[in-house]
Amino acid sequence: MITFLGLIVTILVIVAVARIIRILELTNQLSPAPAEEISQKDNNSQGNLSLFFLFAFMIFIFYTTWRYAKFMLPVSASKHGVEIDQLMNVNYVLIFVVFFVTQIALFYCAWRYKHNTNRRGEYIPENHKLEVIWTIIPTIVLGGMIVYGLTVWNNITQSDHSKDNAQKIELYGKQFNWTARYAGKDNILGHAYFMNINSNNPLGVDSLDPHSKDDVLTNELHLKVNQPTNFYIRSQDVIHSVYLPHFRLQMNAVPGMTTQFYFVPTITTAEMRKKLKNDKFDYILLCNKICGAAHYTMHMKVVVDDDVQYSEWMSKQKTIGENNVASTTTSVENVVAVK
Ligand SMILES: [Cu+2]
Repeated sequence: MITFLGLIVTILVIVAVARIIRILELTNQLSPAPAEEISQKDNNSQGNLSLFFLFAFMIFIFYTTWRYAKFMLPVSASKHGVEIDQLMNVNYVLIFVVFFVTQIALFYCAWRYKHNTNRRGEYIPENHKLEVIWTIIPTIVLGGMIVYGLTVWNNITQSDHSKDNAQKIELYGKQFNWTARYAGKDNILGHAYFMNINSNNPLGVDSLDPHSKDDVLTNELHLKVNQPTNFYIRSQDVIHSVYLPHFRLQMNAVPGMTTQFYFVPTITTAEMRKKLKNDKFDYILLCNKICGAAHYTMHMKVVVDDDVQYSEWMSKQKTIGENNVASTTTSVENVVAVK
């Protein structure tokens, strides 16, 4: 009720302010102020303030860039990430060049061409040449950026991954955690069906499917360095998003469908810790789609191992067969048979 009253008061205040502004405008029109000559002194000080603002602004830009550079991501830990970083850097350079040229020109001109009683302004109603230049150049530059961006994205998502026998890992999101499922020795993920979902079987894996016997469920994502990996991404409830910032990787998890992302991790956790001189550094998988009240808690630790570490870790994990999830499983065939 109080919120509702607050809303009404706010709306009334906005309406009142708008009416007052309108009345002031009308009274101004009724009694036009005598054309008052602004003093040269005022013009000078406004012009100088523009120049001062330009310097202060530039110092602020350089300071914040330097001060917060540490929050930038470290080098990409995946093969395709290098391409993404290149794309990003090209964009940064372009944006910075345009930014500096336009901002310096803006405030410099405000200072250089401040009002001067001894100078007449020139009246230029239109200039076709100028308009053509400032339409065509941005069109070419922006068009180039779009083509470059699309090419990079296509390279990343559409190359032929079937040849290199990528390791298959399912990433399953639900409010509010992630589960990883490794395809096991046969590198085939067993079939999963939502009717099978229960507390023992959070992904609804069909344990009657022979391919699911050797699948492994984990709450921590271990990747083998330089091993091509294909994520199969699913969601149980709402749209989530698999986001691995250090690998420059993001793909939505959409209920009712499987999305994919192929990539190759190139830097182990130990190597990255050395690079960053930070013994506590860990890669992380975050949900990057606001998916509910506890969205911010939805993440999973990611570890990139070398071959030995990976085999050691994997040997400690239990397969679905060993965990005996079968007790409550409904296979798709059975469901169809019941009908
Ligand atoms: Cu989420």
